[in-house]
Amino acid sequence: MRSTAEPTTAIAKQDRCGDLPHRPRVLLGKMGLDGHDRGVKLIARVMRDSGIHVIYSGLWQTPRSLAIGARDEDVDCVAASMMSNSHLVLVPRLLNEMKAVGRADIPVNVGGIIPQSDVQGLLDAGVARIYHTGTSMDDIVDSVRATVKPYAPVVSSAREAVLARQISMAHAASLPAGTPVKRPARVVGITGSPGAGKSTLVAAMANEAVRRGQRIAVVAFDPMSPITGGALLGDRLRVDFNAVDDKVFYRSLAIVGEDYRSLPEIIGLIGAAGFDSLIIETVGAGQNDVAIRQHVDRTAVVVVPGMGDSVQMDKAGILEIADLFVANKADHAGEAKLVRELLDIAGGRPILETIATEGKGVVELLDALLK
Ligand code: B12
Repeated sequence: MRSTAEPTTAIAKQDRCGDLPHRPRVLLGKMGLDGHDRGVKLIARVMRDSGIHVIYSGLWQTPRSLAIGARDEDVDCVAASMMSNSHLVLVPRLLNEMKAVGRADIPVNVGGIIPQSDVQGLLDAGVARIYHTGTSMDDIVDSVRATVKPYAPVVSSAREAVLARQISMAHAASLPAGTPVKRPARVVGITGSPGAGKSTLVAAMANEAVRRGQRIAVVAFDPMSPITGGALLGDRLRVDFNAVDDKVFYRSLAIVGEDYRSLPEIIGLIGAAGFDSLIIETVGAGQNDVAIRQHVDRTAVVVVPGMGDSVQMDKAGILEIADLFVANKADHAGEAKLVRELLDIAGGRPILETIATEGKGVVELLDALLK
């Protein structure tokens, strides 16, 4: 392999996007059998530290799963990083899928190993910009900044495209007055400390709902930097959109702390778009992550073995708001002790044991939450 002068990772954290009409949202994705994830993770961090909201969809995406992500996340642009020499096949397919999902207007930027002789063909096919090895970090941030336009309602035959933009506008406190809202029949909250497996559980529940022939919506919150305004929204990558396609409407949003100001409107928009069931995943800050309770019908608190001694169980806060407990990672040491301690404080509230990574207990959890 030839070596390259690699860009430095030591770049200062600085909000470079506070002057734009809204926080830029970019979907950063890799299609096909391309395992070069090091560069794309670096790009994700640089964007985040410059004030951009980055939705990272992970490796091995199909053109369709990337297009669904771009539409439902209502991004300002797609940044496709291609290093596996499959750009001439996959990028035109991505552009076609963007049309098929109703958002051909979202610019698609491509970076990576793109031979000069392929550039014009890709531009002619509809790629907005192409970025080569050695692109500076400033140029990468500018590539996203340049795509941000003020929000206006999206006109599209795809109702997810319309809904996704309405959610963006609600989150930016600019939803047009009179936009129809309706609360879905079932709204559940999933909370718990970081690393408890909330996203994996939500993904497993979404899979199970699709297996049952249902359509389901998910709103996943992640932290927004109080310093730069940037965010890395990475929960989406737990869902295999190559399998569930657009039967799951998944939307990632960044907030500081527990600022759920826009949530009531967003819940209403999702219901009005025809979804009966909505799962809301919290940031999961810890014992004080309790505000979600005011917005949902039922709250599941996810706990894992090794949380600390039994005094933790008696503290006020997150454990009090549970309508049911999920003891996840049930295959880990300490599970029996955890369940015993939960029984002491549960006061009749259900305790479900799950192994999210294996889908165990997920059928029962979905039944318990969405019945
Ligand atoms: C590191 C590396 C690896 C590591 C990957 C580690 C990892 N987890 O990522 C390892 C050793 C595992 C590896 C393996 C392979 N590699 Co390799 N690898 C490289 C190498 C040396 C550097 C890639 C890198 O990380 N660069 C640093 C990052 C920051 O840069 P970047 O990703 O290019 O991104 C920059 C720009 O392109 C641009 N950019 C990129 N994407 C985007 C997107 C947008 C929107 C924007 C604005 C900008 C942008 O901005 C970035 C900053 O400047 C390159 C050679 C090279 N000089 O590029 C070969 C290279 C990519 N590898 C290559 C190959 C062939 C392979 C293997 C198939 C080798 C083999 N036979 O096994 C495997 C495949 C692995 C797999 N599963 O896919 C080839 C690809 C050839 C091609 N596409 O035509 C290259 C080009 C080497 C070569 N032959 O010259 N590789």
